[in-house]
Order: sequence, then C-alpha cells, then structure tokens
Amino acid sequence: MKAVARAHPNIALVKYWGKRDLALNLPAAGSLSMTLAPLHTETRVTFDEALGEDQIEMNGVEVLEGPKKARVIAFLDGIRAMAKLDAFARVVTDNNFPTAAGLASSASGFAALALAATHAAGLELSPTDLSILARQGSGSAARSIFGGFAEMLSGTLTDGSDCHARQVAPEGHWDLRCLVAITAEGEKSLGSTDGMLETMKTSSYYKEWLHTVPPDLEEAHRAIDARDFEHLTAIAERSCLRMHASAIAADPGILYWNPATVRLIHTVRHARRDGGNLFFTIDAGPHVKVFCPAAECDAVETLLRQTEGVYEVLVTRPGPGAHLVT
Ligand code: 2P0
Repeated sequence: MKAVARAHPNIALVKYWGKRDLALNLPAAGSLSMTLAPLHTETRVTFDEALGEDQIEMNGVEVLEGPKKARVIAFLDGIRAMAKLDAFARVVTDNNFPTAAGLASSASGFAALALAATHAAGLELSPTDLSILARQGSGSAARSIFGGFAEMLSGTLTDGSDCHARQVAPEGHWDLRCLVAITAEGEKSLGSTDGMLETMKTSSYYKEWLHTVPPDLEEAHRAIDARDFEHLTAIAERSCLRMHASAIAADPGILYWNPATVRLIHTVRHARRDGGNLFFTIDAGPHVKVFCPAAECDAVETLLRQTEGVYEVLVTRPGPGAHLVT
C-alpha cells in the first residue's frame, strides 16, 4: 500500500497550448519535449485504512485546502476507482528544484504521482496507460512518463484512450544541455491552464497557431533523428514564438515575459550570429530555457549569468522517464 516514485520535468520543443476536451484534459494538438535531469519530483504515496481523509504534503508544507489539494484528490479518486480501493492516502512530494522556476512542476508532479499511487494501490500500468493517467492530472505530465525525447499524441477518440505520449528517442541519443535562466522570483500570475483557456476563447490567432503544430512535429522528428541542431533551432524558436503570439493576441492579451526574457532572446540570437550553437524556448512564464550541445554548455552558462536580470541558471540534460525508487 506504499510506493515512492521519481519523475523529471520536461521542456517542450514543439509546444502544447490548447485543449480539445476540458473534462478529460485532451490537448488540441500534439507536442514534443525533452525530459530534464537532474531536476526531479519525488513522491511517496501510502494508502492507509486508518486515515479519515487524504493528506498532502508538498515541499515540506502540509496542504490543507485549495485548488492544488482538490486536483490531487480528484486524481487519487480516479486511481481508487480503478483499483476498487476505499482507503485515503498520505502523499508526500518534494521537488529538488524551485517550484517557481516555471519548470512545469505539474509535469513531474503528476507523472511521479501517477506511478507511485498506482503501485501503492496494487495496479501495474503500462507506460502508455500511465501516460494516459498522468495526462488527466496535467497535459505535460503525460510526456514526463518517458525519458529522452517524448511526443504527445493528440489522438482522435473522444474518450482520450489514444491521447498519450510515446518516446521519440532515449536519453542517450543526443548529448544536449538545456540551461534554465531564472528571471523572476515567485509564482507566475496566470497559470498555464487558465492562460490556454483564455487564448482559446478570445485569441484571433489561436486557430492559426494550431495549424502550425503538425508540420512542426513532423520536422522535429526528423531533426532529432538526425541530431540536426540547426534545424531544431528553427523549429523550437518558431513554435515558442507562435505559441506566445497566440496568447499575446488574446483579449486582454496574455504576456508572460519580463524585460529580462526579451533581453535573453536577443542575447541568444546575438551569440548565434557570432557562431554559437544555441536556441531559446519559453513556457508560460518569464524564464528562458536555452539549448546547446554539451561542448558549448560552459560558454552559454557564462553568457546567461552575465545577462542583466538573470537570478540563477540551472543546467539540465536529457533524463530518464518516471521510475520507482526503492
Ligand atoms: C508545454 N506548457 O508544451 C506547454 C508550453 C506551457 C507552455 O504544457 O492544463 O501545466 O495541466 O494540461 O501541462 C503547461 O501546461 O497544462 C504546458 P494542463 P500544463 O510544455
């Protein structure tokens, strides 16, 4: 009735922004990401007949109420129904990276919770079924079940049974680095779920954005297979900028960037013009993630640390999928 699992966050190279079904949390289009080590979430789940309610501790703090607790309880309810189990659970979860770093802790969080809670409940799910389950917690979590490079399939079925991630290439395939330049403290003002719902409802660019995703996915596959950094540079920067353009065109416009975010975009492009191999991507927050080959990591780290408005730089590399910890 007890299990501990670890999962890593991921960063999308072809972005997810929009849903085709809100209740089942089905994305409107596919996406493609790299799973990031050594950052991780570790989650311990214990189902215990003696508990009178679900208990959740996140990063050393007992979560007594609110939407975060409700989201975890709803997720556990789904697992209890699958396992025909009545017991409440104690969930203890810790990130080894700052939650406010805009690293989609919901991705590593729900991937680790899916694996730990199903094991604790006596269920053995395939990676595909775990990915389907994790998706119900958070869309990006479906990708963190897999290591290396993972693609989320949007699927076509209304029940979501074909809407899961799959591995595109294992973590040893390409020795890239992803440097996370943190440009602000505290949690972002508008969460991704709300940001994408507002974009869907009010942005005149939303449909245009969706049309760009399938060709970018196809090209990203080819670029990763061939370890073609220049090609991946073009795909990742345009996917990021088009996703943000769709959000900026919402009414009122959604702008996740701060001055340091924009400064970093220019810094990266200048360095590239000077012969560097590096590109940026940005999620629903002000931080900038910069990819480069391993050999150029130290130079890129120095460059980012010298940029005004950068508080901290985290260096990551391709990591494994969600796994049990004994
Ligand atoms: C991504 N993001 O592909 C995109 C790019 C943020 C920007 O997936 O509503 O927290 O829980 O399914 O997974 C963040 O969205 O959203 C995200 P929900 P999630 O990584």
